[in-house]
Amino acid sequence: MKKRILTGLQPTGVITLGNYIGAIKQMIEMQENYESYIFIADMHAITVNQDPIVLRENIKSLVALYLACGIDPKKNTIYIQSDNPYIGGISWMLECNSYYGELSRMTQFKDKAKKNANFTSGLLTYPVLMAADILSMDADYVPVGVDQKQHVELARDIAIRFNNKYGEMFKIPEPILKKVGTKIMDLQTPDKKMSKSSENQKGVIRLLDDIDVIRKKIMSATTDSEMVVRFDPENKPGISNLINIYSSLTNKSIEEIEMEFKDSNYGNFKSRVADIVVDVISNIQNKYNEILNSDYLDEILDSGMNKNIEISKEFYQKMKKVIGLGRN
Ligand code: ATP
Ligand code: LTN
Repeated sequence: MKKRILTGLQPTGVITLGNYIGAIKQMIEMQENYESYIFIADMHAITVNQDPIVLRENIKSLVALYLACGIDPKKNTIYIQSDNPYIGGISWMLECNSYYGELSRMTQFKDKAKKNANFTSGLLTYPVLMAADILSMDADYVPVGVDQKQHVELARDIAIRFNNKYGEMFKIPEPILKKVGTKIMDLQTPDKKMSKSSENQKGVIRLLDDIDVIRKKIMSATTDSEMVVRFDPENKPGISNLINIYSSLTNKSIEEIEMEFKDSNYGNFKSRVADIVVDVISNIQNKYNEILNSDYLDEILDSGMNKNIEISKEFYQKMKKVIGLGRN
């Protein structure tokens, strides 16, 4: 039987070309080998302030974008966290089995609390909600970036503690650290990674950017004065980044690309990179628009919701029983 993996995505901001190349392509590979659950962690998003209209829009938009990128709803169960009425209760029962001390020591909490002294208590208890997501879906593995590894380890600690106190209940999940794939850099400051939350929009390509804007961003990417298309990330970070993008989207090797453009100037090279990026992204955008405007999306989310509720409801009831809540 296939092992179960669970991935949670926060619906904040439109994903970038960096996320696509670095993360989504890996998820598309994993969907072949695992029983995969992907959910939109909208309840996590409200640990910090969100505009309700923007948040609501981002949720479906993110699902449509993942589907448009090639996440296959036949191979993944996709759902929205807040569609499950049991998750809050499960999280509470786990909160009462976790400690203020361990939560206040989480790196992400300390970083965020330092930035805003007026933080919510949700920011502190966020990792317990994440433990609830993971444990109540009986996940074997949780693929995460290194910043979330500590939270998965806390979920393991909470699961072990709960099992010891109340008897075997939860599987002990393991984090899988996502492979470090090609890191795509900011087009304007190529010593910095391309990031959703970057201030400077000119250096970041978002999958829902206007196609003409994407082309302009690539044509005005920072380069160097050597005028040779050569891969050398240390001395030529801008050109090397464009080579990486081109290579990731065409599957051509770096050597092949250097050969292909050995007689080209930077203008020609950039224009070819722009062609490929525009081709891939316009394809994604066409599918995105089709999906967003169809009933298909709600069908997928309803079916994901039902499966999510079915599995976690059972945990909810078993947990209540062993803790002594409710009636006989
Ligand atoms: P934020 O700006 O909010 O930190 P981000 O765009 O940096 O967001 P994350 O949400 O931290 O992205 O990461 C989501 C996934 O995308 C992770 O698996 C991460 O490794 C991958 N990823 C993010 N940025 C890049 C990039 N520039 N190149 C390759 N992979 C990336
Ligand atoms: N905290 C994660 C999102 C997330 C998650 C999860 C990931 C919430 N619940 C459960 C894996 C499993 C983030 O901010 N990326």
